[in-house]
Amino acid sequence: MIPQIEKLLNEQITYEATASAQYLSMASWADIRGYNGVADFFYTQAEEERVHMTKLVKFINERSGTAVIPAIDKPRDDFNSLMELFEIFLESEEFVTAKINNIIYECLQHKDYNVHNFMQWYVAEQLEEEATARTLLDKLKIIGDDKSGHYLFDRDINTFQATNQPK
Ligand code: OFO
Repeated sequence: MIPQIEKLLNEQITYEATASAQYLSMASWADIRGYNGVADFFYTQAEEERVHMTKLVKFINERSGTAVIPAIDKPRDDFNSLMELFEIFLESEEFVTAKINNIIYECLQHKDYNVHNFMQWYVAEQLEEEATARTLLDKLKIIGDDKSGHYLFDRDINTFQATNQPK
């Protein structure tokens, strides 16, 4: 495996692990406050990011690289509102998308079409996750501070979970 690409893939492991831990922390915050729908949504997102991470670990090792399992920082665990959870969700997904796009760019520079092909699954996944994050944030902006709106949002959120299950 081309060393520069291996390095980028290993960095991506860190980003996926960081997102997974952040979403688990957000799920827990929502769970404690009685937002069970939002909690389930982020528990599932946390699992998905973990699968994304493992997929990278296996891929690097299968191509005779060495996957490095990173230490990650403690995720944020104090949030001001439901809206803030979804702002962080969207920011996190946009960040991950930018990193994936950079790997694709570097693959083309190094003519690594194998990794380029592998990364297409992540591109499709990110499109879906960003769209979900934007939709949910837009709904929360409409709801504003309305408590009954928050109740309905929490009740119905899982109809919006991204359908593209990790493989
Ligand atoms: Fe949505 O972050 Fe993984 O790829």
